[in-house]
Amino acid sequence: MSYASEVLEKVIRRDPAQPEFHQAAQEVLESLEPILDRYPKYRRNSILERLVEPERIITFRVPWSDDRGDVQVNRGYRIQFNSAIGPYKGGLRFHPTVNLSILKFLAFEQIFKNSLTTLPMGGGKGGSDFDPKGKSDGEVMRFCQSFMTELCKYIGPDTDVPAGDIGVGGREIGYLFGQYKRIRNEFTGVLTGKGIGWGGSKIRPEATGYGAVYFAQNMLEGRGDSLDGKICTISGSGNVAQYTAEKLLELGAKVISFSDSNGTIYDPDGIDTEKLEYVMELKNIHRGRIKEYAEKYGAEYREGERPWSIKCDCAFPSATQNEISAADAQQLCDQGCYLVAEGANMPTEPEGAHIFLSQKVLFGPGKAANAGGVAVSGLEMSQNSQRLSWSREEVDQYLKKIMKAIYTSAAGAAEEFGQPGNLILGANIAGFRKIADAMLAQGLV
Ligand code: NDP
Ligand code: 2IT
Repeated sequence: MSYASEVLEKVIRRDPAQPEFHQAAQEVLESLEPILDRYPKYRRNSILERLVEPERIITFRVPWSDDRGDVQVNRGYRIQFNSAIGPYKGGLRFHPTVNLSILKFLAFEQIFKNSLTTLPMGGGKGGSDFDPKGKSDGEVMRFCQSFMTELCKYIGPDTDVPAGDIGVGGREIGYLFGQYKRIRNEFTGVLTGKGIGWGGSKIRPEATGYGAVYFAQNMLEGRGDSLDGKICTISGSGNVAQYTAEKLLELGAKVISFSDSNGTIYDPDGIDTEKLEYVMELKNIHRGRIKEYAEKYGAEYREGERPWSIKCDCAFPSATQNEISAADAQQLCDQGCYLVAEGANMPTEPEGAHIFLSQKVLFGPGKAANAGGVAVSGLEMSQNSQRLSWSREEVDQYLKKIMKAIYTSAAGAAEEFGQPGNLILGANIAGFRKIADAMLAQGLV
């Protein structure tokens, strides 16, 4: 049995009820085999055993009072997974499905993603099973204040710097930041994704979506192709989906779908900038359902479906984990889709990813393709440390440079380890190497 399989077996035995974490760990560990074989130092020093065990997990009670005055109790978490190359860094997710398995998978992915960005950030993730849907602003604020009252003991600008993820956007970051500042009496860069007027970076809201599109551009350039005129499907209709669409439109592509947890809209005429503006207002201000788009513009609404049965050139899964099954992947390939850039974290099931690779689809795995968000978070940290704020153009140039560097290092590692074009393997190896060598240099950590 290989070293990677041995460690994976131990992971599963130790925490049998964490399927999402097993899935993420399996994908990474399997693709590390070539580098583990080449350099025995990693096995000799039990690097994998250390890598799969979080440095620290914090769980806590979050009591808050709803608009009726009734007391509600949710569970809060922060996983501080790996600090080998910088302070823990990663988002907070507020969604009823949040549990240890989901957050460990996300924090584990974040370690390698952050390493790929070229910036000094460790890996972490946190959140709560709180469901912001249908809650008033006041309820969301009271929840955020209670959550931060406990979380503030464990984070700080040089320790652990959370940001947004599903269910956590500008509104929530504002409430969380306000509470941190009140309790600690410090105005610091303890969170990223802050508002522009109070320490936020330009382009941070756009960065994940823009970055996913820049990553797709890099993959296409390798074949002398571009996004101009391409038919693109997008899943989700939140932060990542919206700014993926915005950048695709700017580059001349045609966007024909959005979705949410209730269904998909299909607009064969294309979602133009005016329709996109409507979606942004619908989702970010009215917090409505994507179905309303179909009613307004006479587009097709497919209740309970995802966009993968729609014929396209390029697909941008930007909603959540495991939203592309093997059957979806096969259907995408059969209908001529030849590029998939993962804006979401782990949206493709392992068998689906296998299909994309074997059918030579240009496949950008999440930890590479969606790293633009955390990369600009890293730039927000730099600006906060300098007490300066950079222009839109400066941040965008950095973002483009970083996405290119990620593509180059993932493609380079895939080539070096004998699987050219396999960016899953390439991203995992390139991300791992820096982390593992830092851990070796730091002794028994
Ligand atoms: P948002 O909360 O802004 O939007 C999430 C979108 O995905 C919504 O349209 C939501 O629909 C849909 N969605 C969420 N859960 C499910 C589900 N279980 N089934 C179907 N649809 C679902 O989140 P983001 O756009 O920020 O995040 C989207 C993805 O991108 C996540 O995987 C996240 O981890 C990843 N990501 C985010 C980054 C960021 O900077 N924000 C950075 C890198 C990755 P509904 O409204 O019905 O819930
Ligand atoms: O998954 C992710 O990379 C994020 N949710 C963004 C994390 C961050 O710290 O900006």
